[in-house]
Amino acid sequence: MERRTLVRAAAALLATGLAGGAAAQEVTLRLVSAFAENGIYVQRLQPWIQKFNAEGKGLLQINFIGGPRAIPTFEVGNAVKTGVVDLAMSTGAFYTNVMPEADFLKLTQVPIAEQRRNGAWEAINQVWNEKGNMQYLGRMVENQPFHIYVNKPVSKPDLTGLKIRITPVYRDFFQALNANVITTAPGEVYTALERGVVDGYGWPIGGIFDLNWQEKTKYRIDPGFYDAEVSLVMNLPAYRKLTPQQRDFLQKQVLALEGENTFWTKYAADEAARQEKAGIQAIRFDAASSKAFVDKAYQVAWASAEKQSPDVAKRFKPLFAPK
Ligand code: 173
Repeated sequence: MERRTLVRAAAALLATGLAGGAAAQEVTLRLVSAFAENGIYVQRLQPWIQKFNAEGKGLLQINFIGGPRAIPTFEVGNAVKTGVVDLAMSTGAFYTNVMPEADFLKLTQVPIAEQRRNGAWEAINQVWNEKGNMQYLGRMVENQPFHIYVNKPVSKPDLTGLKIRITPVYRDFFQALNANVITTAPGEVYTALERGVVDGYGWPIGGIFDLNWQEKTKYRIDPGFYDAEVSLVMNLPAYRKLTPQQRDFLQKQVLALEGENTFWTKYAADEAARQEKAGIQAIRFDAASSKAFVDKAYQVAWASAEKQSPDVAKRFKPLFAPK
């Protein structure tokens, strides 16, 4: 080839490349939920996806695949890790099979906005990137303490003789309270209650009506403990493939979602009132026992975290501690 032709060909190639970069293809991300499609978390997610897709035309889109019928609850983490899906809404307790640290996020005692300021979010991402092949995008549930719901009366913080449905969130604490524990996905709780396989279950303050558990629930033990964490996570290679513009857009949308988290404070109060109306009685302890109960919840969980992943637990603990 003549030299001049060669230069012209190279220039043409370069121009095509540049044009291709400037007008990046629209990318569609596949998203699954580890929680039921008719539950409050997906209800909160749906309008967000709609807005995302409206504003992301030509740039970035989300295709909501579905809930646990698409991918079973405890498989969602692996699906994100391996890139079977790009995005998931899940809680860490559902993917401790990917990394035990996933469940540590229930121990945050500062809001996600503060976690972004104080370095917690970066520290989380370092672990999620390395161990989970995931980007931790952001948290869409806060201010939802967990409770113990039971069908047999309890007069003190002791679950001796009770069979309680758990996920990793509650395991160490409920065992420390002498419960017999049985792990199930949320989708199996109703049947387990109905058949008497369990006498109770752990769940946040909100959401028990979504799968009709109020029909099989007599008591809620107060106070609540930890903070239910539900977040958006993304397959790391899929995240890295995004253009800067797509990443900025994604970040903007996630921050907007986090900005709506004040919703959960009122929802907690509304749900507690709704439970009372449905005849669910609150079991309360005196002030000293209540404090000891919550202190024990954190102490047991941090001790377990420090045993499972000492370095990460040590890094997270000061960043998660209340100011
Ligand atoms: O299934 C569960 O009880 C659980 O671990 C959880 C975590 C976060 C929100 C709701 C439930």
